[in-house]
Amino acid sequence: MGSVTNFLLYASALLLSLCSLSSPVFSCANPSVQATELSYRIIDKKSHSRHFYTQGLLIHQGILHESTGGYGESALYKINHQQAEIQSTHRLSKRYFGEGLTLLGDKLYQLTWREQTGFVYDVQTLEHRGTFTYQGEGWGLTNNGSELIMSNGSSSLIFLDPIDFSVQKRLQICEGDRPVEKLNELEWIRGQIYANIWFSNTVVIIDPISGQVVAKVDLTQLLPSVERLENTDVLNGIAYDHNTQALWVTGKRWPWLYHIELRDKRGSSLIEDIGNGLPETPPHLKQKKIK
Ligand SMILES: [Ca+2]
Repeated sequence: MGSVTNFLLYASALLLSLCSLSSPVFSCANPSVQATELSYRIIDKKSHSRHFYTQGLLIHQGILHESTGGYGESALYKINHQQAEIQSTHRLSKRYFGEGLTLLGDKLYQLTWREQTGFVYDVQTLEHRGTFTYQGEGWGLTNNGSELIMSNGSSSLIFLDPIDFSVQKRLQICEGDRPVEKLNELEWIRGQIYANIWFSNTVVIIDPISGQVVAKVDLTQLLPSVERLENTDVLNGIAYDHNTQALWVTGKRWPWLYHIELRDKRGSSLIEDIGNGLPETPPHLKQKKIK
């Protein structure tokens, strides 16, 4: 009997250890939430370089900051998009593929795709201020004023401490009861997270507490088919101008940067509607001291 009991205990322990090694099982926090389908209208458009393989996009003090990908062509740009004029450029080494970009405090943070390496820059000068590492791929990046929030192609967003880059939490993103895979470029807008879904022209709006998609918009028609060349790629790039409350989007090797307004079924401007009553956290106002 003793040996049988020992065997059962051993088998139970083995099963438990195997379970703990397997992928974590996620569940959707509030599957009854239905995502609202939004419409949009184009307010304005500005030139965007067809050479830029856009991976990260933000606006700070009226200037577009763009991270581009591709081995040998990755860079970080500051662009006066109103004048279509590049103000400054920081090129990445050929072994890095630039990805998501965000501004927290006076530092820009840039991810790389498969190199598990991130870079920190002075937002004014683009001078390199530091390097950090993370596990897995790097896709999109934004922040909530105190934590970096990154995507990696999965259905989870990872919250990182901006000082030691430790993982603070992983948030499962769901639409109803279905995980939303391939979350890509991100933007924190008035207390919510906007995310591109890779290889689609859809942007979803996520409640950062529950992880539920509360709204989504299909931007397939944004770039006319006659303007799509052989190397024109998918929508990727969301930037919110906190000063003008303008939402700008573009895509990889798109010729235009579009200022769009999202509207609900009643025709009301989404940013005004959803913004009311929610904590607004402009990343440049709430910040930790970073050396
Ligand atoms: Ca962005």
